[in-house]
Amino acid sequence: MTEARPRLRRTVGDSLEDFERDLISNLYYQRGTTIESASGPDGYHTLAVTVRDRLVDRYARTAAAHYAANPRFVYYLSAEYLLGRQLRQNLLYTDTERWVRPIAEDLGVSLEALEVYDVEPGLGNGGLGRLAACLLDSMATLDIPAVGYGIRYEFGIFKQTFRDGQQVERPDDWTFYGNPWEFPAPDDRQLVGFYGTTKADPKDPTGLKKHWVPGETVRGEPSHMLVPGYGTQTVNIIRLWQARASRESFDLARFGVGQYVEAVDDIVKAENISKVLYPDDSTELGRELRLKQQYFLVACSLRDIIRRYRLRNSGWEGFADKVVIQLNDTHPVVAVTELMRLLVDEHGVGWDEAWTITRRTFNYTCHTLLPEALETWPVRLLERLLPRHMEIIYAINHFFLEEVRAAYPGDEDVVRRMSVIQEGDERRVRMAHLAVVGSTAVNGVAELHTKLLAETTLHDFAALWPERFHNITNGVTPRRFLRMANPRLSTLITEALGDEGWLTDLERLHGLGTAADDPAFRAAWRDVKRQNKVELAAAVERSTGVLADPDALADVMIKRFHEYKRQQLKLLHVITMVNRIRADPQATYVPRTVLFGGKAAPGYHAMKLLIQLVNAVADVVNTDPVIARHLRVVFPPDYNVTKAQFVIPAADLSEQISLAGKEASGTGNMKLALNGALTIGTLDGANIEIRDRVGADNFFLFGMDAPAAAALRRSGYSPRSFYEADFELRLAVDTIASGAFAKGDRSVFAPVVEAMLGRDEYMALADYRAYVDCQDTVADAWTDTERWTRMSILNTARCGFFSSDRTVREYCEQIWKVDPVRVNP
Ligand code: DL6
Repeated sequence: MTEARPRLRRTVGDSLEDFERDLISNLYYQRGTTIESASGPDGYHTLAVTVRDRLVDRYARTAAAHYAANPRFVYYLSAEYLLGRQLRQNLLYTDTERWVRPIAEDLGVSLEALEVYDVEPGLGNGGLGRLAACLLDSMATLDIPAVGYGIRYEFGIFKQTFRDGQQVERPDDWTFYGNPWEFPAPDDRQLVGFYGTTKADPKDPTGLKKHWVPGETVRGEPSHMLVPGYGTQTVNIIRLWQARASRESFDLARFGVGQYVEAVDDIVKAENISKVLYPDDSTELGRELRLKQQYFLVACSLRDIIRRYRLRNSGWEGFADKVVIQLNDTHPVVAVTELMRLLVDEHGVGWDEAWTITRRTFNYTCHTLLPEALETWPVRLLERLLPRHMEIIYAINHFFLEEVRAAYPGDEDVVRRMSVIQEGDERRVRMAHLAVVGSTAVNGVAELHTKLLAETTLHDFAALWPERFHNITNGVTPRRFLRMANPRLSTLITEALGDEGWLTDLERLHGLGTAADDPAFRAAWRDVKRQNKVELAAAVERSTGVLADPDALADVMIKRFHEYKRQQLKLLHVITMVNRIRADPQATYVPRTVLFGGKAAPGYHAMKLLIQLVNAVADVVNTDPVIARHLRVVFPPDYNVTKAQFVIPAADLSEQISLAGKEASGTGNMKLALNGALTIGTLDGANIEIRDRVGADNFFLFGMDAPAAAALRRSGYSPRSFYEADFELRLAVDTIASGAFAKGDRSVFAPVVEAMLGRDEYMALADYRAYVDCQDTVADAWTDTERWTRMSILNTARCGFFSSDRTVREYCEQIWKVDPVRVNP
């Protein structure tokens, strides 16, 4: 959105011939090579920019339409984005795949061969980052004027490899071959300060206005990637910031006297800010770097938002009418204090007016129920790194606590609980409290999550300000996770429904409900699933060397490794199957392939050991001819969005087995159900809403619900009593303890056994029996192929609600109050 463009002219043509001409010209002029001598990366890059040019054209028209309409914009602030590969998506969104295929064929290359160079930007860890990408996709599809802001990490989420079954992390140098989808925007660079001192403003009688003199400055260099809408002309952007040293950082004098390392010290320090996603925070320096990242993102983005606002507007009273900022979890919450600082200190707005504007501008999405995931920062660190912001936090807290005291006279306990500052040996700033205090709306991401937030984690705030709390259940984009990931099923659905309208109106999948009763449709459905499984089996064999039977039940658990998600429970089930087969090799078993996918945080030793155990169990299972006849365990390394798109369409069973009350929502559960996998799950997160919609008969429910889990904990949970009372559980745990998965060495996995029998924080042992029995029900159901297929179809048919288009509509209606702006073709 830079200026109105009445002279805007289309620069790319709209035919196969135009596309082919542009392709050859881009190869020649941009890569400086010819068809005869082009390499694979040349081919990929050329195709990417040729497709990208079609989007640029739309982006230019979107910017012009936005400029003319001067609408309210949504600004999505997120430390994470997991965008997935861009090439296929942009081919689909520009409808150019139909040209690319014949052209590529003519040239003797395949799209698939070029796609291997399409590296996904792994700028996130898991669900939170992928949700951000799905919401941006839906905002563009619904013509919502929006910009996503994030950090252009030089190294994204680590690449996972296995050495002797252990996770080894390798750096993710995702831009090694360049990133053709990105446009640098050096004119919009920003300067960001850290450290330093503050001075009072002698002319300000309130003492609330100050002057901050930073001790260090770095530059934020923006670039943006295009975010097209599907079936519309809108192309929004995601703007990513990279840290660079400010110009005077190179110390020529030191360089001159041979101090080459010292001469670039400041440059290295500055560039470290955007070097890696989630620097290790086990050290003081690591924690400081993480906070620096957060402020860097916020400071650059807010200045950019103000720059954009000022293109068409002046004065501050209308700011919140044009700007709504969504804080994706607590990572960008320091934005509340930065906007106050900009308004009060730099733009001379009075404190009260600035606070009204700030509160009207921000909204906060909470994505967790785990207390340890709610960020707090030491006051001492903030005072040093962001001295002015700490003063502002004190002032915000002062006025806020006055409000609390007025609401609850004499109740100092509630004051202590709600304060933004957590008192104790080390005073800390509670970022979630700051977020709630500084926002108009706060939302959870599934019904149970929102309810538990209001009852537990943010109970005092929900009691004081019930009107601020909303539920917006997460969703996923059907374009990437059905149409792109599962083209066969998409074709079948389109044939059944008559057209592709379901891609932007997912509730239309309900129309498949009647087809579920048609044996021919069920056979076609099964055929698609089988073909997907054959393809997945081949890919898994390439990456693990293990051949999986495409006719076996594909049982998948794909998600980050975390104790609350309970991969350990799944493993206990696998070991129980092993023990049963060993005890009775002649019995009949439903053949299964259990597929694990996911990474453990590099410092999360317990989960890294569990990954090692999964691989060790897989080794034993897959190499034992008796067991391998019935069961395979595969664990392709480096699970990411690209791999998810491969696995999800082939899954029969979706493992969603977190301890009830711990998973905020889950989105993998939605993607799998949408692709016709049946869920085995607890009453947790969005599982509850999935089950409500697909029907209890089409969902395998087991285990404690959240109140039962809480009651068991209160009564003094003893995992050992469950272990002692259940023969199969005891045998499974003892099998691990015996060293059977470590060539007889009992010590290797002893910590896993200790964690299970000692604390079992997430009560896997308490849910074991219900889970294993439920898996037996799954196996029975699998033997009735027609019934299983019907259940599978009904899962897809009834999951339309879980489109991120619906999620975005709810944000628009309940929270953002933004209107779409149509962009003319
Ligand atoms: O809201 C997106 C996603 C949810 O689906 C997951 O249930 C939730 O775990 C995840 N949250 C996070 C934040 N930190 N933690 N823990 O990744 O958000």
